[in-house]
Amino acid sequence: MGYIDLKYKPTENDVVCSFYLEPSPGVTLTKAAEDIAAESSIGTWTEVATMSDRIRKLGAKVFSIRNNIVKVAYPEELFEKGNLSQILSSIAGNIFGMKAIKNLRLLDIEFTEGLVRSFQGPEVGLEEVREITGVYNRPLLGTIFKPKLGLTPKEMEVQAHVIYSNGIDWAKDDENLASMKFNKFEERAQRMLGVVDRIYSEEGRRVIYAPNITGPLDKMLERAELVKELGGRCIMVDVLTVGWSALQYIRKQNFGRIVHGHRAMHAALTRNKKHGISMMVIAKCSRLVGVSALHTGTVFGKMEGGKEDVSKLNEFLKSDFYGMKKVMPIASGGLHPGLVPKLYNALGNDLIINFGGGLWGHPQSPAAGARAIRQSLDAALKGISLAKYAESHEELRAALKKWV
Ligand code: CAP
Ligand code: MG
Repeated sequence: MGYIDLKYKPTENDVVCSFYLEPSPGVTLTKAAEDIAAESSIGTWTEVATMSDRIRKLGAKVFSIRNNIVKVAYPEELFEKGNLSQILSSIAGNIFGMKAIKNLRLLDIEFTEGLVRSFQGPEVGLEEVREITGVYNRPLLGTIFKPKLGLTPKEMEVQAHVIYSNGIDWAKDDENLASMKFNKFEERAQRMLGVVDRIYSEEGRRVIYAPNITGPLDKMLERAELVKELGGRCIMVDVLTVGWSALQYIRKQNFGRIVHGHRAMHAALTRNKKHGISMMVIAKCSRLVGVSALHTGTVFGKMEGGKEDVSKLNEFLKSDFYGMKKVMPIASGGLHPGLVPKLYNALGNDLIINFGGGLWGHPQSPAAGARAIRQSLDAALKGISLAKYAESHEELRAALKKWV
C-alpha cells in the first residue's frame, strides 16, 4: 500500500517530521522512505488481513524527498495527547533499526497546535526566572561545583558563600551528583539553601541553587518536596537519563520550582550527523514536558555544537510555541572568562552562562574565579575589550593569563 504521495500538502492536523535518510545498499531512497512511513505509523513488513480502508487513511504520507531529506506527515489521530513516550515510540522508535536504512536522523518535529496544547509546558518559564532572580538586563552567571564528585555538603556550603558573594547568581550540582555516602542529598540541600538565604539577608540578592534530584521517580519526588519545604527555588534534573514520563509526572505536581534541565547522554543520540535524533527534537520535547532552563551548548567551549545550531535551539526555546512558556537556554562546558564577550555577542542576553573548571580552576582562588567571571561580563556589557578591562582588574588578568 502506498505511503508515498509527493502531491500531498500537510494540513494543520498533521505532525510533520523531517528525516535525513540514507538507504542500505540495494534499497532505493523511495522504498526506504516508504518503509519508514509505514513502520512509524500503521504498517509492518507485509500486508495484513486486518487492514481496512478506515485504517489505511491513518497511514503516514511521505510528501517530500529532496536529496536525502525526507518529510513525512502523520495524522494527529495517531498520537495520544499528552503522551510524549507514545509519540516518540512511533516517530522515533523502531525505524532507526530497520535493515532497509543505513542511516536515519530525525531532524525536526513540527507538532500540531492540539498536541502542543495537550502538554503542560514549563510551570516556571524564562520570564519567571528573571522575576525570581531580579536580574533582567544581563545573562545570569552560574557555576557547577567541581570536582564533580567528592565534595562534602559542608565543603560545598563554605564555597557556596564564597562564590555567591563574589557575584555568582546560580550554582548547580554536577549531573552525576545525586545522594552518595560522601554527600547525601538532604544534608546538601539544607546547607546550600541555608547559604542562599544568608546571601538574601546579607545582600538582598535572590541567588539560585539547583540541586540535582535525578534518581528513581519516588526519590525525585521526595527530593523536590524537600527543596520546596526548604524554600529552594529550583530543582535540577538530567532530562534524558530520567526519561520523559518521569519529567511529566514531576511537572504534574506543580512544585512551583524552576526545573534546570541537564542533557547528559544527549550526544549518544545527537552527535552523529547522519543517524539518531537532533538536539532540536530534544529541546522541543524538554519544553513540552516542562523544563524551565536547558543546556543547549556553548559554541566556544569544550562540547560539540556550532553557532548556527546553538542559536537555532536558543531561538526555539524563546519563540512562541502556541502560548507555552519560554525556556531559558544554558551555555555550559569548558567556559572561562576569556570566552564571555564572544558568547554574549553570539547568544545574547537571555542566557545562563555556566562555569565549572573556568571558576574553580582560577589560579588565585574560587573567590577570584567568581570575580573574574563577573568582570568579563561587565567588560562585555560595557563594550570594552577584555585586554583593556584586565589592565585594571587583576582577577580577570590572571584568568586570561591562564586560559587565553
Ligand atoms: C561543565 C559540565 C557540564 C557540561 C555538559 C561538565 O563543566 O558540568 O556537565 O556543560 O555539557 O561536567 O562538563 P566545565 P552541555 O565548565 O568544567 O566544563 O551543557 O553542553 O550538555
Ligand atoms: Mg557537568
